[in-house]
Amino acid sequence: FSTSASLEEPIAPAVEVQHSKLLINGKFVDSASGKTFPTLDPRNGEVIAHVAEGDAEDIDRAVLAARKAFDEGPWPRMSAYERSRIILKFADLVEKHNDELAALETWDNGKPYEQAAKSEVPMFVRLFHYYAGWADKIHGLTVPADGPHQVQVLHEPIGVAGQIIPWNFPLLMFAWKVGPALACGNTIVLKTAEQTPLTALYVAKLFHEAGLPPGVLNIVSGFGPTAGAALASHMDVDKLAFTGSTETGKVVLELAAKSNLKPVTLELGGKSPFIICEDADIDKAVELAHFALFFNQGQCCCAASRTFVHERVYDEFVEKAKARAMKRVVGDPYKKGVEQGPQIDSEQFNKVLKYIKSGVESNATLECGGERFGSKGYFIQPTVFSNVQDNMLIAEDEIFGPVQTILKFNDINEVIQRANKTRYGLAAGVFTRNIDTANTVSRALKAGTVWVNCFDVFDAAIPFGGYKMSGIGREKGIYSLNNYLQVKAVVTPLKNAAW
Ligand code: TXE
Repeated sequence: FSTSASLEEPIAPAVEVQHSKLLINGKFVDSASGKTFPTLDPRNGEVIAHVAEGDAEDIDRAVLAARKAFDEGPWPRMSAYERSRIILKFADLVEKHNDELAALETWDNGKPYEQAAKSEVPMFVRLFHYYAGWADKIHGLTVPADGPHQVQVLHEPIGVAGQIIPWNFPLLMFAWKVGPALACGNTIVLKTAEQTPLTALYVAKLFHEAGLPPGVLNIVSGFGPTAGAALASHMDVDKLAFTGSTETGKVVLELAAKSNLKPVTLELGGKSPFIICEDADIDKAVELAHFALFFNQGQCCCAASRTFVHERVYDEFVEKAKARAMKRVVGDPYKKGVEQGPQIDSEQFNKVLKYIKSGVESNATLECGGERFGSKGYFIQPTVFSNVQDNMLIAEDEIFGPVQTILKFNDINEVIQRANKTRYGLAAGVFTRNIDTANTVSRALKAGTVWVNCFDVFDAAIPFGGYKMSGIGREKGIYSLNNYLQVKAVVTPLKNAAW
């Protein structure tokens, strides 16, 4: 594997942690218990900062602030255009802080700075521009009901939204959740992942500078079973949005049901198939399949973690996929040219190594990698397995790390069935020159997104979400707005029906 040793010096600006308290009602405050927890640098496990640790009492305070801001504050009442202007102003402020914000994201998460600076922060800005555009275009309908009635269908904000996000894309998950909720006029209590609390606090400060009224966006850092569970089961939260593991998704759905039956959207795990047909340009397919799996250290819910390759091109593909993985540049994510940083924490690091061991034990062929990279932090060598069978654990479970598993197929109908034989259904890909194959496969796959001759194409307007145990509902695009709106029918008799 390549190391970053010979690469240039760090390219990111120096950055400091400015905000580490909870943000409630527009103010940074300590947690009620006074407790803090450390957030760690995944490059070396060192403490970056001690962050206020919110729990049930802080969630109560934050929900109270959000409730008041919703019931009495200006946000749901101001003109939609004014709301749109504040969101736009915020996005422009973030754009000005692009590099500093990217540097902070890299520090807390370990992802390559170049990726954060050139892709994620710009995508964050784009998402808020998109949702600012929606704010003044959300409206209801009139419907032609039978009888002499006038029927108006109003689209109202749903109220206080509880949002729980993961650590793999802290900024983008913030944008996917906060963007539509605010565009629709709601107020929010957002719980960040305990591994990555920093960038949400940074951008939330900028939102207030842009004119967001206090109480509209409250951020509580803290752990899942305490702060997260308190939010999911809160009686005064009107809607819950969650991204994370399928296991925890089930927990929060149950908490929501057992409390006030708040509606829940879930974006959960995946085991996405990527089907490489025999007519594919192999070099391009290798590069795309590599990106589709290894991007973000393999920590993507939609990672192409089952690469199905046609038997006629299988050997060539495996050889080239291995060569590509061995060239992958792993190292300090702040350095130029680095493609892969560390995994997020020791728990994920150990989980990935455990799956690699299971792959070896089940007799898949370890083509390269398989070990930790270096001796510090949570780096893992880019790993490729060939001769993977459908029933191996590495082909069934979400590994969430830099481990490519390559399976062989010989018939398109067979591979469709195998690709669908999973509890997940988040995303899928197909690589072919044949339009009929592309159409057949994309219609047959049970997945919320099918990428044809591309992968990981994200856009603010494209809906994203899962079939089966990959989730409930869709985020981004027009579909995301429905998650944050109530529908009210207003029925009025018409006096002069003859007219
Ligand atoms: O997830 P959790 P973890 C998958 C991936 C990964 C695995 C475990 O396979 O290896 O999940 O990761 C909060 N009530 N994904 O443990 O627990 C938690 O604090 C309420 C896929 O990090 O689901 C965090 O904010 N909330 C994924 C969020 O849930 C609770 C992204 C996610 O954590 C809670 C991340 C509880 N009882 C992991 N317990 C994706 N879909 O992109 C935890 N949380």
